[in-house]
Amino acid sequence: MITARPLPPTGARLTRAAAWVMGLLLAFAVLPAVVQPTVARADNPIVQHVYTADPAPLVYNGRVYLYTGHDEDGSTYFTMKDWRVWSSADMVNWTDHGSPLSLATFSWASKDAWAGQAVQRNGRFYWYVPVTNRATGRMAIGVAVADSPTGPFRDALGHPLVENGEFDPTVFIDDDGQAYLYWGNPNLWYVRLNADMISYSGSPTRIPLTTSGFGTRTGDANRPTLFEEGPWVYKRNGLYYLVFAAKCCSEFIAYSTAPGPTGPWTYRGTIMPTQGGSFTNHPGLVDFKGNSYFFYHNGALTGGGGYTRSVAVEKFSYNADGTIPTINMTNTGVPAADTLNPYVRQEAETIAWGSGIETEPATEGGMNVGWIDNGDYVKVKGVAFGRGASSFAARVASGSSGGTVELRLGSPSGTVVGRCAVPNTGGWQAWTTVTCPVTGATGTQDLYLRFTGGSGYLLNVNWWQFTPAS
Ligand code: FUB
Repeated sequence: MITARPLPPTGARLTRAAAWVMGLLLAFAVLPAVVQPTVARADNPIVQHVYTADPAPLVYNGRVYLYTGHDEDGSTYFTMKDWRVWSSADMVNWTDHGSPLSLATFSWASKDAWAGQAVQRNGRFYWYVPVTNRATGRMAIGVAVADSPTGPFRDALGHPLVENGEFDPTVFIDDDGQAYLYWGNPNLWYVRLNADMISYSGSPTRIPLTTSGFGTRTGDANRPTLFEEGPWVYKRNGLYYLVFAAKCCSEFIAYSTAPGPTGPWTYRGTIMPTQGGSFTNHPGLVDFKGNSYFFYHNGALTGGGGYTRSVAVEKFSYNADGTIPTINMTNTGVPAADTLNPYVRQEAETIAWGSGIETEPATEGGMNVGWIDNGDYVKVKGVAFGRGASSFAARVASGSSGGTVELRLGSPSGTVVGRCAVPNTGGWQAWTTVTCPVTGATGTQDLYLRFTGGSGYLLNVNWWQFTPAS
């Protein structure tokens, strides 16, 4: 049976070649100093099927959870309606957890799902986000809560946590348990959060924006310091860091340090220079599996720009004195922090690079990969086959005449180690499991699930798993 298929979202679908062409254009038009890598090495930006912005990473239970905004396709302003969650155990393969938080979560919000941050406390997850309060027309900070890092999130209060017309919240919990909420543009504010994380004590306090604390901006009498927006506060080896988007526009990323969570702050300089085809940038820093990572956004995808941004990540090392080196944007991404086990169930939406695909919520739970045309593929990096695999199973559905899942190693045209035929299953969410034999998959490899078939959409994939050779 052939069933109708809804149209996919437009915009962020791209091929690796298209991404490379875009990178080349950016290299000449916007970034003359940045050498764009070859197609085969590109793994930044880390999500290719939707535009993402304002990264906020959180390390929890052996994974990095990445909370982002979502720029709408074809956007000509910060037209943002929901937030997205992604996670990874290796920093290169990212699982799409969909959108567990949107403007609709906050009955009092009208628009502007802008830059937020989620933190964990006592096994609960608190996501602080700026939105416009419908009643006042001003930007306010809301807080959503969930029992899992991937949600579902619900409005913790039913009204703003705090509102003064400014935005971009970041939350830091000090070693003594005191939590602080910082936010602001054009000012910079903090308030002490109570242990419940959804109320505060005292009044919002303005952090003095001095040039010694936040650098000197020239040409704007109203804003004498470099602080623009997007604060990110954390502590390392007893030193407090406040990383922020500096100067406008275009922004760069700078930072200040202090002996305590409320200052006094000392300006320390640039982390990431103005680069990347987006006039905003936004920092998020974490340590994970022994390395330090810097998340940011740029306009590197096809159709990308200041309102159609994408999150990327770079690995870095702190200098011995705790200062942060200059970090440049790359298309190469970071080395894998771990390998991926193909002998346990892997979600199809765990992706290092997707070409032509989209994702959607699956009726069986989680997300599935869909809108697959002939020649589309999903790359999964660092798959540890070890001594070898004997078979492959995939949970699939098709409302058309189906297609084939080719298992290739090293590249989309690399050695084929298996081919699984997918029939029509009676619908795009009518799931069945197909299996096929595998030969020649040994060692640690980049695996490509390449999809082939006729015209139109072929099939959906929910998850896959290999069986080891005995
Ligand atoms: O994404 C909307 C706004 O752009 C954010 O709140 C700012 O930090 C800037 O990235």
